Amino acid sequence: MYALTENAPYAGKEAEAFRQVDTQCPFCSVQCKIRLTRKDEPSRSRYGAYTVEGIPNAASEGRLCVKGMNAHQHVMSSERLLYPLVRKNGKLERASWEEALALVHEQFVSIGKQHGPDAIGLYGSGSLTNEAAYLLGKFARIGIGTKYIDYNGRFCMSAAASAGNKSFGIDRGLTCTLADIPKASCIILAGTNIAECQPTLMPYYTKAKENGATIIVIDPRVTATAEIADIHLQIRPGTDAALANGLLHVVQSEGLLDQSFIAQRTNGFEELERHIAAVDIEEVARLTGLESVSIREAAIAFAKAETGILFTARGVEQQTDGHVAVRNYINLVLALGKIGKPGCGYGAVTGQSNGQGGREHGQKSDQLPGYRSIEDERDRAFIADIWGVEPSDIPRKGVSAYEMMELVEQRAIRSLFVMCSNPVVSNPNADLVERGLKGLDFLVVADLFLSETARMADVVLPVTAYLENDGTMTNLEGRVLLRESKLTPPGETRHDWSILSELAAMLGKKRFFDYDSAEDIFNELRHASRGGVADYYGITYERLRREGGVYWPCPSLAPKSGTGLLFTGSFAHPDGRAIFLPVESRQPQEVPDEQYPLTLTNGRVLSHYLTGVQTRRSPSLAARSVDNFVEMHPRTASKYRIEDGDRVEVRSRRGSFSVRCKITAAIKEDTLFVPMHWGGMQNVNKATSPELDPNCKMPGFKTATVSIRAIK
Ligand SMILES: Nc1nc2c(c(=O)[nH]1)N[C@H]1C(S)=C(S)[C@@H](COP(=O)(O)OP(=O)(O)OC[C@H]3O[C@@H](n4cnc5c(=O)[nH]c(N)nc54)[C@H](O)[C@@H]3O)O[C@H]1N2
Ligand SMILES: Nc1nc2c(c(=O)[nH]1)N[C@H]1C(S)=C(S)[C@@H](COP(=O)(O)OP(=O)(O)OC[C@H]3O[C@@H](n4cnc5c(=O)[nH]c(N)nc54)[C@H](O)[C@@H]3O)O[C@H]1N2
Ligand code: SF4
Ligand SMILES: [Mo]
Repeated sequence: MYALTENAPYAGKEAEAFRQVDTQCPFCSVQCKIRLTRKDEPSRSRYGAYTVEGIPNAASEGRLCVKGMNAHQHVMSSERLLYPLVRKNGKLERASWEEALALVHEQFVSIGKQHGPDAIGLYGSGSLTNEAAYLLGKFARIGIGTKYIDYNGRFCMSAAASAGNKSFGIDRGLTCTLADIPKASCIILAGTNIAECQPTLMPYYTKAKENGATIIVIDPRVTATAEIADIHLQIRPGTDAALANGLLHVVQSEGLLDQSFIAQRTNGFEELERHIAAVDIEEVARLTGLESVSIREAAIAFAKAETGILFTARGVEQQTDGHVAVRNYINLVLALGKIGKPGCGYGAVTGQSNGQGGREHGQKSDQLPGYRSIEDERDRAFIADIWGVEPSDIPRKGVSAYEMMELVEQRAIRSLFVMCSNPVVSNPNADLVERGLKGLDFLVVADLFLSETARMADVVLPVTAYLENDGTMTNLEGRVLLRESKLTPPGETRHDWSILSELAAMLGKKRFFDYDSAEDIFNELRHASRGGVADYYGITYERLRREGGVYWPCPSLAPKSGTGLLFTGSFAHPDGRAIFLPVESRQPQEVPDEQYPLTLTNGRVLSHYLTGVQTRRSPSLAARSVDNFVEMHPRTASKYRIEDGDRVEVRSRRGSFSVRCKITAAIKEDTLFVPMHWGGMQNVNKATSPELDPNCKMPGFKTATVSIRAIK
């Protein structure tokens, strides 16, 4: 006997028809392949019982983590949005698609007429498929004609992406493949917590260790990842650029630089050489809060290893100097010649399911598909030709995600269309963002659930989830993967791409948005990316089905073509050389003082995902971590007379939030750590800094000074 609720997805006939589906996990950038099978036996669960298995594939090798094991639960939740909602007399009420889209159309037209198309902003996501992300970029420029589009990946990938572009001439998360990891004799993991954030990758690192590799972890906390480290540098938040200078100084003074690689493959070393010679290692130790002997030990271990890979993630990147901090770590990799050969490379560990592809095909404010530039005349002409418009029809560049929120707050942007993001929780300085969104003339949100942002909308559009929606995702290695679905969308949900096509048609642009399937869009994307840096031309759905996945750049349709290990012969700059950049050591963006004596950093826990909208609706995941918390060192806790489990108010110059205290010796004494997965009064972003990195507009999420007090 199935206990079914009629208005829930996967209840009733839909569930009965569901037997088995092969899919990909909707969460992180590994993109583990999953087989979901409905059990025949009776279940007391509303939607039946399922077995979840990993499908062997080149990235996850058949492994799944706890999030993947439970990723079907939120999709089947009775809280899924199954029909459009329109705000009437202040309340969101059920509406037909005709009514909802007619209202969006009418508002976009009238706001456009009154204030110009730039009064309408689009806000996308690295969790959209390549097809939807591509179409959102095209919809902004051609459907609406606005320059204002950006996406949540600004908060995620922008520092590493811009660093890769400047240093190598190309931005692909890993410059090597996952299979290179066990071949490395030394691995540096800087500000990346693989064990909780990409758990199914851990065996690559433990295998490397079994092969004799030295693992160096750079993190202010003793994370589950740091537990496999031979050397753990418990760095003071916001000082990675200084640490990299220290590491460079040691390898230089020990005579461990790879002079022939530097001479043959790079530019700009003379300046860097002078710069690192002048570095004072004791000063680096003071800035970073580390012992100079540990810095020396780590530098020598990495330099002397035959092969080595250095990874960074958001700990290094979500800083106001994230771009240059990454470049300085890349300086180290280049100076040691540890790139372009097996077991070597640099890797920015991408985050969202499509964190890589989402940043390549035109969702960024300054970007056109294939990583083309919206300010480059040849790129504009090329894309105009593909789209069948004049180059002058394509708007110029807009501004970054948080800057869009500032324009929203200043009412320069009057209407926002948010697709696949929860910005009121995930932006820094969340109070400003909430104020801004409240003041909008018209907010549209396309989502699976009534997220904190969707609750504020005038129109909410219900979308299909990963189980129901076809498309490609590009994993952290730059491997394009096809996720297909044979399931009927539940209720009245629609695909993101079909919503955009329909709206474009209503806006009189049907001829530019006439697609029958995600594959149709992908085929246009292939041509639009052809000859660009992120070249997908040679990748077809048919090849993806046959080969399981294809690495970009892939300019050729030949079977098995695609590039796994990059830079074996040359870098992607016109002269084939990589570029060094001398980077100044600096204090963190905010330095503790009497009023705000502690440093707040933040990040993730294993069982929750981003703003928690999905994982909180998965009973098995939600149960593992119910409320938010602040990690605090025992000595700090006793200094402030705070006990484990006490409610604590954490306050910065921007605002405050309150969470329970979790006392742990695994964190530095002067540092606090709070997960980012909760909204409302538990939202860490009420306190984070909106100051942006001038190079890439990444907010300095990871370092803010705060005060704390127990709320008794
Ligand atoms: N479980 C889970 N997995 C996820 C996600 C999730 O929400 N939950 N999100 C996905 C996404 S979108 C992303 S972007 C990735 C993020 O993956 P990560 O970047 O690995 O995750 P974070 O926890 O944000 O930060 C990593 C580490 O940086 C450390 N850190 C903080 N400040 C500094 C610093 O100044 N220097 C250094 N060196 N380290 C510092 C933190 O203590 C933390 O352990 O994870 C992806 N995977
Ligand atoms: N303090 C702090 N803040 C951070 C970070 C941090 O480390 N610290 N990390 C930043 C990073 S790296 C990231 S990536 C951002 C992410 O921040 P957000 O973009 O806010 O991420 P999510 O919580 O995943 O929101 C995605 C929303 O889309 C919905 N959704 C899921 N699938 C689909 C789909 O296919 N289509 C549509 N239309 N909707 C869908 C989900 O239900 C959810 O409401 O947060 C950033 N904010
Ligand atoms: S969350 Fe990441 S590691 Fe876990 S199953 Fe999903 S894709 Fe794999
Ligand atoms: Mo991210």
